[in-house]
Amino acid sequence: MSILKLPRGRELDLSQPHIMAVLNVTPDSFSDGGSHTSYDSAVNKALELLKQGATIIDIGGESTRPGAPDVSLEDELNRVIPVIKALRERSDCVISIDTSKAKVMAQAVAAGADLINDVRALQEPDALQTAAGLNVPICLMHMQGQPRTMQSAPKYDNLISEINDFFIQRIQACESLGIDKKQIILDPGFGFGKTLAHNYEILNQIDAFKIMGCEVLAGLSRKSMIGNLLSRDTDERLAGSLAGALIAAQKGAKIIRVHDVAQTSDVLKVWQACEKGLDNKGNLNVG
Ligand code: 7PJ
Repeated sequence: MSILKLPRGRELDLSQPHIMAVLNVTPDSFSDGGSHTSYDSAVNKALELLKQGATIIDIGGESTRPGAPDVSLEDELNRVIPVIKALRERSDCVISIDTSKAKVMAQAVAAGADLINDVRALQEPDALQTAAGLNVPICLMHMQGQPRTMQSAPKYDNLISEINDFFIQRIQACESLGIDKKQIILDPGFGFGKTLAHNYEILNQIDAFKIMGCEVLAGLSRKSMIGNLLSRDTDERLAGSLAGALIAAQKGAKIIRVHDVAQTSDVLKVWQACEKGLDNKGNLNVG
């Protein structure tokens, strides 16, 4: 049984799947179009996503889509810190900070964030040392290359074991600074230096990344692995994203990172009803 320890004595029980809702506060986020860059609307959107069934709000101020420009520290802080503070005042939900910058991690946790989600797996300057001092769960994501160039020619001799070798190396780096591996979540990083075929091989074998006692996060919502397979623009990828979310959850991913929370919640509830059974009042059996 895997339970993440959060600040202020709170916990996140990963024996069942959780929805992590994407809350981009970038002006250039590809599927949100910068529609809630003002703090108020970002917080209202977060509260709505929680009502729809998310347990984690993942707040990001850097766009990591292929080809996206780098964001300055100042811009990233100005985007995310006020939103974290304002959301924390209004909710005790799990707040995740999607960043690779040590200073953003530190200020985000001070402002009320509970979890670090780093697509660069704590490899930026000072990130590992800073994260080790913050005592929050950390999601380590695999990426081949850098966001600007990662999709140019992804190549692996052995996809699954190369990703796991990377995880083992990063977990060891974390442990060497005193981070408990029970606080680490692993994410194979759909679309981050992977071809279409790589992405589907990863999805099919996502349980293979449950190593060293760590649980797995899957983020494939609206990504090109859906769009390119189906020839769908970003606003037409809902059905494909839901199929991917369900497959990932059924194969053992415990955190599903999505944009379409209400629909993903419905899908997971149908699966859980089937899997766990219902009592005679229609409530999910516990355990
Ligand atoms: C991911 C992420 C992902 C984790 C993004 C997008 C691109 N963090 N941040 N995993 N993707 N942990 O949302 O499509 O897959 S940004």
